[in-house]
Amino acid sequence: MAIRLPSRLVFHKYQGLGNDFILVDNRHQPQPCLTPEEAAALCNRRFGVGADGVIFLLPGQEGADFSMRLFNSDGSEAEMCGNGIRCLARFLQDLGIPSRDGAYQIHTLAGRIVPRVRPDGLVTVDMGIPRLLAGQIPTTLARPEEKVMRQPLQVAGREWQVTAVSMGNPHCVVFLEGGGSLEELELEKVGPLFEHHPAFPERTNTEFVQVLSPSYLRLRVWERGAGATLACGTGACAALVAAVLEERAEPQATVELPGGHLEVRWDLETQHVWMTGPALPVFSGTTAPEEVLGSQAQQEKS
Ligand code: ZDP
Repeated sequence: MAIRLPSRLVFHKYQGLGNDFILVDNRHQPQPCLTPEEAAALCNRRFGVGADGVIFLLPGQEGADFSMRLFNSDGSEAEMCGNGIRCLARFLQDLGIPSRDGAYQIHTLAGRIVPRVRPDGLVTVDMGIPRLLAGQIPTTLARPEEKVMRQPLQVAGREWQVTAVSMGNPHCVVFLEGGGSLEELELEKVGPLFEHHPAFPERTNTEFVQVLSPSYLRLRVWERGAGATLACGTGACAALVAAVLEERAEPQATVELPGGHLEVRWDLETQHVWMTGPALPVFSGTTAPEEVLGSQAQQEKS
């Protein structure tokens, strides 16, 4: 009798500020070796490996050294990922792949992004130029060629003022003032309502931000496709950009997230946003994606 062995996948778990990812060395082929459903199953923290997303290291494109793709823990695909690309840079270094001064040119669905592993182990990323027009985010909160600043949005029975920024992926930034504190915010309740609000046709990540000083922001994030995470790199960048646009912060600030802090700088001359923070390996292992997916399909039926 022929026995069909479930195929094995080698993976590497990394985290940046507690935003954790399953990294897959997928350099042998241009398409991710997992389906979005398998990736989502592996992200499950009880029936799988556990992660906020799966990141694939793919062959380079358009002159870049490598490409990156990311499936969120719900299986949806994100164009960009700030904490994830720091983890990817550290992974490349761990693989012994030579770099120019620690820097790797990475093709993403949001364009070319360049992370650099510094001698002290922190990773600095040139996150590119934020996109501020409603049509680019995308959101219907303004006309396509207009910026979205301090627009009223009805969510959970009240009006919020929101500023929208794309770091390649969509972000809705909400500054909490006066009445609301970050601790009291019912993130699990309001987060999904922002994520799925019809004003954001591609759904959205949402950052709730407190400006403690012009150079220190605190935030909590509800991520599109991943829910409440301990940190979001693109979200920290989007929050700083929104704070500068609204004249609440200086173009260089510390952004504190539940999992730790990032340094973010918006170079107003080149328009590029720079982000610096940690990225560390956790463990490597092998798994059987088909079986993991099968066990969850079984469980959902019962
Ligand atoms: O845009 C999205 O769907 C995000 N959930 C992608 C992940 C963003 C990330 N947390 C970050 O740090 O930018 C990895």
